[in-house]
Parts: sequence; structure tokens; C-alpha cells
Amino acid sequence: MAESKRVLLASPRGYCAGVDRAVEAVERALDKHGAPVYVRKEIVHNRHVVETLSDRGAIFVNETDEVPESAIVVFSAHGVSPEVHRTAAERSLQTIDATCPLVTKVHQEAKRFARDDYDIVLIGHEGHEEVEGTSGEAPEHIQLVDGPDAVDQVQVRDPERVVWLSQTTLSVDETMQTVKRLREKFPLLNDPPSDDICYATQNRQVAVKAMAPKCDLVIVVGSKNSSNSVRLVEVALQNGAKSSYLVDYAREIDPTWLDGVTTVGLTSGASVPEVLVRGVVDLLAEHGFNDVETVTTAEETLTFALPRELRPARTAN
Ligand code: 0CM
Ligand code: SF4
Repeated sequence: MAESKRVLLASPRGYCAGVDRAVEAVERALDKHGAPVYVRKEIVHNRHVVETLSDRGAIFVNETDEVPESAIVVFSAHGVSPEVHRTAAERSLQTIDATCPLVTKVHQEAKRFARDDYDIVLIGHEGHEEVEGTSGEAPEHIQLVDGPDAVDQVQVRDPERVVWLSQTTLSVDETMQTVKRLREKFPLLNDPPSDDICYATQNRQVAVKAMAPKCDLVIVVGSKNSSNSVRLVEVALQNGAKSSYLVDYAREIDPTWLDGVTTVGLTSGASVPEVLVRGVVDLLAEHGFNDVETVTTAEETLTFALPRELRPARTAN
């Protein structure tokens, strides 16, 4: 008898606390002020989220100079540099800052180590909005390192005053390899005060590692510009999955990927609404994958309060 076809559904997957807050910030801003509400960059790196909010009246722009004077602008979950705050103030924009508090934490670390005159090695991906925002806190103290091989180029003023920080949505394993190389070069390298790779990024990678060795195929739902989603495909392949693909929507799944497959792993990035995962579960059921088992490696309960600008005003007693 043929083995039954099954789906292993990773848990945790999908929305993290920072994404939930950022998406709700745009929705609340639209409810409160009416359309249009401007958003600098994609509020989170997900095509479906951006299209849905655009349909409701959000206008996504690349820079604040595209926003009319005095209008409302939301800053994305990935954070902005002080320069962006300055230009927004110059144009009298009403800003709503949806930067994830865990990204703000890395900004605070960068400011503190720069104030103490450390050389800061920021591990992250060139051109990613989060890295641009963090680097902008102390451009004269920060240098970007894109992975283990980029360590050879790092030069510092004093090898006893060097610290590494990182983007929140990297591969934990690759980052540890980069840190190892940095420490070989600078034995007195300082660590960040706490993990910069956030809980959500870490938890989603742990869940994929648990299921990957059992999977012929791992499908990750997420957008191509979503760092944490792309990392999940890499983690699946590095940990025993025979194949792995990133898709925005179920309709992007090529039926030939399922040829000869018995076990499909399914997960989603931190910026991905659950409805898109449901679409994949339904499509897999049409191909005979009716048995769905959840693989749980952590429970997540963290939530963040909405940005200050959207919290109800306190009433005086
Ligand atoms: O940083 P990344 O590209 O993974 O962003 P995302 O919007 O996909 O995920 C949430 C976040 C942050 C910061
Ligand atoms: Fe915040 Fe992490 Fe979510 Fe990014 S992935 S928004 S850092 S909780």
C-alpha cells in the first residue's frame, strides 16, 4: 500500500507581534483619519498585505518627499534613520512610527556603543531597510558585514573596542558563523547585550529545523523581499528537506513539485497572513494531502501596544 500523503504544519509560523502591530497601525490610521494615509516603504514585506492596504486607501511611497506637506505618514516595521525623522519634521508630516520595538532596541544599542566610541560591526543584508535605518543612527561608527566571507574586509581603529550587532531577521546559524570569523580576527569582540535576531525569526527557524529532515518538500509562504521568509527556505534545505520553495500564493505552486512527494512541510514568514497558508493547505488537499499534523516547537504570547500616536488619549480625572 502506498504511504499516505501528509502535511507537517510548522508552529509557530506567520505573524509576529511587530507585524501584527504595524499592520494594525495602518488600519487604525485609515479608520481614524480616512484615506489616504501614506506609508513610507512597505509596511511589512508582504505583497498581499501591501495590496490589501492599498485597496483600503494606503499610499505606499519610497521617501517622505513624496508625501504632501502636513499629511499623515506611517513608518514601516523595519525602522527609519534619524535623517528620515528630520525630513518628515521639515515637511510638517504627521508621523506614526510603526517600527517594531525589537528593531528600536537594536537602534538603542547602536547609539549607546557609538556614544562609547566603539567600532560597531552590523551583520545584515546590504540595502535592506532595517540595516539602512540602524546604520543611520551612527554612520561613522557602523560598518556592514554581509556574511562570514565579508569579515576579511573589516578594519577597526582599536581591536579592544569592537562590538557586533545584527539585523533582526537573519539566519541564526549563518550569523553565528560570521561572529566566529569576527572573533578569530578580534578575540576581544563584544557581544550585543541581548539577542538582536528576534524571538519570531528564531522560533520560525527552530520549527523548520524540527520538520525538515522528515520532508520531501518544504513550502514557505512569504514574499521574495522578506528576509526572514527567505531564510526559512535556506534553513529547510540545510536541515534535510529534499526541496524547498518560497511562494506568495498557493497558485504559484507548480504541481510537478509534488511528484513522488509523500511529506510536505508548510510554514510562513513573520509578515504572512494565515489566510495565505490556508490557501496552500486547501490546494494540497486537492492533491491528496489530507492528513495535516502540526509540529509545535514553541508557544508565542508576546504582543506590543500600538504606536503612541494611535493609543486612545488619557482622560483627566
Ligand atoms: O526583515 P524582513 O525582510 O524579514 O521583514 P518582514 O516584513 O518580512 O518581516 C517582519 C519584520 C521586521 C522588522
Ligand atoms: Fe519585530 Fe521580529 Fe517581527 Fe521584525 S520579525 S517585526 S523584529 S518581532
